[in-house]
Amino acid sequence: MADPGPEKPDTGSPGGETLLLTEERVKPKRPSMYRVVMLNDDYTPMEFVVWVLQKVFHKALEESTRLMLEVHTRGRSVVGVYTHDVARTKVERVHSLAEQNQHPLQCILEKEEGDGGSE
Ligand code: TYC
Repeated sequence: MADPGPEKPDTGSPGGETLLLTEERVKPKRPSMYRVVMLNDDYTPMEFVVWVLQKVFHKALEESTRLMLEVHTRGRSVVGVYTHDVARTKVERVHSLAEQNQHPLQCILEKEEGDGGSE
């Protein structure tokens, strides 16, 4: 008679594996979202703002022009909504490009309300 070898340890379930699923694992929370708001000023050239909107926010020329004019006439406009890391990186890129080109262009982050909760 052949030796069946060492016995496998009993893991307590028929497949030999124990699977634990908790509510947290199957229902991850949505991350909080942040608006990037572009602010108007009297000095930054319009073409520069349009260029930044294309380069940093990947907007087409028409949409960039529309957003720039909205900021110019209303004082501010939401140019994108992202997770915190992405939004912060975009704000940094705008400020860095503005500084390199000696323009006072500013944009800010605003947290979306009623967001990032369970469902
Ligand atoms: N107001 C600026 C001008 O007249 C243009 C401008 C538009 C500046 C949008 C900033 O976020 C801005 N040259």
